[in-house]
This record gives sequence, C-alpha cells and structure tokens, in this order.
Amino acid sequence: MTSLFDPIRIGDIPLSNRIVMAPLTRNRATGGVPTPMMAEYYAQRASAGLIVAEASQISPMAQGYLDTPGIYSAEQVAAWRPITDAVHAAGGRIVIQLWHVGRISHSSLLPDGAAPVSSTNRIANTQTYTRDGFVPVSAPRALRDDELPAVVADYRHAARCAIEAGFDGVEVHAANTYLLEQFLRDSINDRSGPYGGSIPNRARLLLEVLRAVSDEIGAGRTGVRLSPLTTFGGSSPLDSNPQALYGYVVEQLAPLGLAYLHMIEGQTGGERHPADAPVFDYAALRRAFPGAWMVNNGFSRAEGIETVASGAADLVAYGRPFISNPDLVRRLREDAPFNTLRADKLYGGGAEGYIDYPFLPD
Ligand code: 8OZ
Repeated sequence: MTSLFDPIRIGDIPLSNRIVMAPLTRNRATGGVPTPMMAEYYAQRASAGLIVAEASQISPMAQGYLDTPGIYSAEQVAAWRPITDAVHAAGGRIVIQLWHVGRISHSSLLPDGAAPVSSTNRIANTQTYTRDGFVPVSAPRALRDDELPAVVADYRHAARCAIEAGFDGVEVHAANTYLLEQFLRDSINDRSGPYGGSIPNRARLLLEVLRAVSDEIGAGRTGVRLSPLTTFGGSSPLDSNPQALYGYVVEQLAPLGLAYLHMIEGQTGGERHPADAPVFDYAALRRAFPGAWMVNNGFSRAEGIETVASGAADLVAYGRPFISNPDLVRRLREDAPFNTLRADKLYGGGAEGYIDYPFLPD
C-alpha cells in the first residue's frame, strides 16, 4: 500500500513525500517584488514533498490584489532566487503558480489605471483588495482575439523567468475565477469566434497556454490547477455542464505529458462535497489523466492518508494547515496537534502570523 509519506517522482521532479504545500496568497511582496522574509517562510516549510509557491502575476496586467508577487521582470527573478535557493538548501522542491487574474482586479492596481481584461465585458460581482482596502472589482474589457497570442506569450515568458529564478517548475492557475476559468466557463465567457461558444473554443486559451509553457520549460516541469465546482458565492457561476467541460480539458491535456494535475474538489476553501453542487465524477477525470493526480481542499490527516493508500490520488495538497504548521509533514507523520491559525494575519502585514509559528520541540 502506498503511503502519504512515500517518495514519488512527478514528471522531472523527484519528491521526498506526497504532501504538498498548496499555493497560498499572503500579500507580503512589496510592489510585486518578493521580500527576504519570504525565503524564511518557504524554507521553514521545505519538508513538504513539494511547495507550490503562491499565485504570482505573469505580467503587470495580470495582477489583481495589492502586494502579490510577480514573475516577469529581472528584479522579480533576482528576488525569487534566494527563496528557491533556501528551499533547495533545506532539501525541498518548489514550483511557482502562474497567475493572470483577468477581471478580478481593480484599475488602481493596473498600468495607467487600465481596465482589467477578461473573456467578457461583464463585471464580476465580487471585491478585491487594494491600497484603499476592499473595493468592488473594476469593469473589465473583453480581450480581442488578436490580443490573445500576447497573453500566451506572457505565460511562456513567466515560465522561463521561473526556471531562471531556480524553481523546479510551474503550476498554471486555471482555477478560482481567474482569467483561464473566465474563458472556460459558459457562465462567464460570452464571446463568439474561436475562443467562445463550444467547449473546444472555451478551452482553447488554456490549452494554448499549457502547450506554450510545456514547450518552454518541459511538460515534466509543468502542472495545472482546476476547480470545476467552485463558485465563490456566485461571483464565478458554474458552467452549464462541468463534467463535459472538464472532461474535454483533461482529455486534451492527457497527451501533453504534464507533471501533475491539481484538482480542487468542491468549493475552494469551503465544502468538498457541497450539497447544492451537481454530481461530479472526479475519478473519471483521474482515469483519463496519465500524470500525477493531486487533490486539495480541507483534507484531514486521516483522509490524506486514506486517499493516497487507496490510490484515489498520488498527492494531497494542504493549504491552511501549512500556514500555521511549518513542520506539517512531521506533525502528520507523528499525529501531533496543529498550531492555531491566526486568520487576521493571512493577507499582508509582516513577520507576525507568517514566520513565527512554532515547530514541534525536538
Ligand atoms: C485568496 C486571496 C486572494 C487570492 C486563489 C490566488 O484563490 C487566490 C487568492 C486567494 O486562487
């Protein structure tokens, strides 16, 4: 029987165990540039089999919240390098999540006060966090089809930057209401032409991005994250047929040879089996995908162990437990108690509630 604590190789990346630190937005990068404190934060958590570093904008137009890091400029690459070095020195592996927020942004965060861009002109019913606190997102501008090659090129460039910064690979963020999901779902994408309408058209941008990133850095260093049933209180309504949409996506991804697929089950940060969600067959998708299968969303210790032992998944990603427990792998192994999460220190601020959570004593 396979154990959560057993090593695994995902694509080109060997991992010492199957426990993954999920990507977690912490808003501690100043002006989009990672800070030295982030090296300590990630190195503290290097006993994870894999760290997926927080969602990082691939271009200035890809940003949607204050003080999230970027991965597109020489300054950002230089600032990420000590972070990846610190994780590697501590024996860990780290990939970075490539992020374009699309319409989940505010003009005050964008170059020259530009409107956010999306698949649609329709505004999302949600808020973002800016210098002025929480504000409604700005009305987006629908990207023209002839602008999409530049978006794909930005993903490619960011993937190259990630490798230059010393990351072991990248995870393309195609979940949680952001740009790629804004193209995928017929509840948001109201385009006509090659990127709207049919499922193959709505999946086109995601597939172009994954082909470009795989071509740039190798499919064995590329993963993808999906959230078929996440609605965030209706701000990102479900597709009319999630099983068909994500079934097509996985079928098209299968031949690319990606390192892994990261599946958020249920409602991100909420119920893994939401009562109001349509029946969804994750196992059918898993059977269609030849790479490593990573699951996420509120797994307990027992559920993580059982999920890997049964073969239902190869890896389990933990989010909030990794914030408050830098030594989460040891705590899972020893069935030790967890530290209490300080929810008021999640987004922004300094060292408090970031790098000061205690380790188990020796
Ligand atoms: C929490 C706050 C801001 C952004 C996601 C990148 O949900 C995020 C995010 C999470 O994927």
